[in-house]
Amino acid sequence: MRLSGITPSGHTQLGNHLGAVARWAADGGAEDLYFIADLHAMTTTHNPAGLRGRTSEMLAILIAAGIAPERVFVQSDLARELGALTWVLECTCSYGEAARMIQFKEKAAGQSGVRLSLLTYPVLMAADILLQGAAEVPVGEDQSQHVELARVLARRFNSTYGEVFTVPRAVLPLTGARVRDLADPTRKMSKSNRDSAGVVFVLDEPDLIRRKIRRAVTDAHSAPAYEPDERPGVSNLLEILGACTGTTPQEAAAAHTSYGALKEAVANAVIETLRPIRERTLALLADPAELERVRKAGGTRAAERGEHRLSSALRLIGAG
Ligand code: AQP
Repeated sequence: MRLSGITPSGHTQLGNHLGAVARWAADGGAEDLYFIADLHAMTTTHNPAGLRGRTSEMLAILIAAGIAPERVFVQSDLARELGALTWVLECTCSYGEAARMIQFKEKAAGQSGVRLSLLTYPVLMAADILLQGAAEVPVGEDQSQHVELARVLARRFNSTYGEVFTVPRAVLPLTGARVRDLADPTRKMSKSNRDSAGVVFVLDEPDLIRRKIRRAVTDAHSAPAYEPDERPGVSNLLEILGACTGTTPQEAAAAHTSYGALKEAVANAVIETLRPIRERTLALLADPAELERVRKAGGTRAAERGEHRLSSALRLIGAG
């Protein structure tokens, strides 16, 4: 079973959809689990009401995108279980192991008032994985060190106190397109980009999507060509078009002779790809009682899945 998370650090954007969520919905295994990592969105300054709203929105988007509701849960609905297991795992982890995480060093550098949770969040991530008994964790390069820590902690706990945890391993994610920021194609599209002019959000209105794509940075050439290193802006548009229409970026390039026509085609393809998801999401958000029911059921199932591991771990480590 594979466990994948998505963090509500901002509104879900096109890169999240084409790069991850659409693939999860289309190609994910029947046993795979997906969670909204809202506790992970608190390691730096955050707005509580904003976070709560984005968490509900993201839950609705995942379901609207076609992920089976019974495969989805919200991390904070397991806050008690995860809090307890994180403590157990922190008592299995050295300070040095946490402090050497590259992401911690990068994110903490130059920040004042660094939250302790920024240091310990890889242990919470280990708890996410070990509580569910996930064997495989699809992650990019930036998160593989954290999965390695989860492996180390699972092995250490099992050999020191008794066999409880499945030892997980990092696997290559099911990746779709890598989507770059439309206004600055040298960087990836991200939900938390301070300037959202180059970010298409899944719930953007069609007119706004069209405006953002029309304004996308390209280059001084006259016709589109797929050359990601030399021409990242137009290549990004071709990748997006390819991902939305099921063609290759090279085929998309061959089909368009001007940037204007390409941008119109990209805008139409993105709008039509996101339209049904946007409509279903808005319908789900308009029925908060139903969304709450789905959320509760997911949280209960996820807590039940991990219950025996948590109680065994607590008993073996000498608590309870
Ligand atoms: N631009 C992207 N292109 C393709 N895939 C992307 N993903 C994110 N951005 C792109 C994929 O979305 C999944 C969930 O992402 P995440 O929430 O775990 O974190 P992230 O990669 O850090 O996403 P963001 O949007 O860039 O968030 P912030 O701004 O908080 O850093 C992952 O599978 C990710 O690869």
